[in-house]
Amino acid sequence: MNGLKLQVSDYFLTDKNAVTVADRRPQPAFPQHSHEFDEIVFVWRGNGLHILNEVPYPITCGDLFYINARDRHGYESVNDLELDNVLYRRELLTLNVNWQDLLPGHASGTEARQYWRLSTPGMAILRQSVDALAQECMKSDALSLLLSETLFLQLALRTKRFRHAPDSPFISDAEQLDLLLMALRVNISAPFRLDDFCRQYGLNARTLRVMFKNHTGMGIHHYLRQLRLCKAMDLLRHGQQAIGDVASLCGFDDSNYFSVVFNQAYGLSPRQYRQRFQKVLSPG
Ligand code: RM4
Ligand code: NI
Repeated sequence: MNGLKLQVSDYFLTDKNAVTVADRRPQPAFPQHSHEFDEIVFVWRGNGLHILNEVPYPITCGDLFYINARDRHGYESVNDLELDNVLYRRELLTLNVNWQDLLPGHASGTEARQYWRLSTPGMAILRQSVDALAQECMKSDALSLLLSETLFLQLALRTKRFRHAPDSPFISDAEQLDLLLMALRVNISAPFRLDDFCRQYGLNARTLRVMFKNHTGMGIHHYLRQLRLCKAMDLLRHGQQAIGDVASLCGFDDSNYFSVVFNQAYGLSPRQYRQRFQKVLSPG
């Protein structure tokens, strides 16, 4: 057995502190070791090879893992790797919650170790949570000890909220919405097919439609039409393209249909709209 074992006294402020944060921004290569404490590792950026109980795994930003005292792990081939270790002593936790459930990997010791993923918005929130905890762990009066544990509980709960197992690709509502809005905006001249989009990202079209409506107050196609019409107005005001070209640049494959829709929306045909606007601009 290779015996590097990290000691409580080297990392925790006092032997009463149940929690502390070891900021590793950057994390250099670090030999394999075990600990007298447990740790949660949040990987913020960069990459490296993580060896956990003899199994190598490439880690990168958004990875999260729970290391138990008896695990052996280390880092190799690091490249811009930045992470935070939240170190804790399970036996000193006093709040009456189900820590077992919040800090997985403790039950039997035989279950397969898991890497979790964090969503990008989740990472931003957790990073703040880790920073707040790091501050509090620098103190050891009774109030700070309790507050540290409370912040640790909050962090563990939020982590549970934002983590997901990589093999069950769960994308939060906010991310689904972002993906969809980007897809709608990015290529407005091409037809948009919600079913294809959903297939590409493994999403459910019906759920997405309802969510879009809840968050934006309008339907997807209504929004898409607004985008197309706004683009058309812009081209009609500032461009010289033929009306048929404006139609197809804005994703209408039929120029007559485009004129009908435009007229319905603004009470003018595209041609009238252009004339009106471009006349105002030209002097005399
Ligand atoms: C090291 C490395 C270890 C961690 C200690 C506290 O740099 O990240 O995994 O246990 O810090
Ligand atoms: Ni470690």
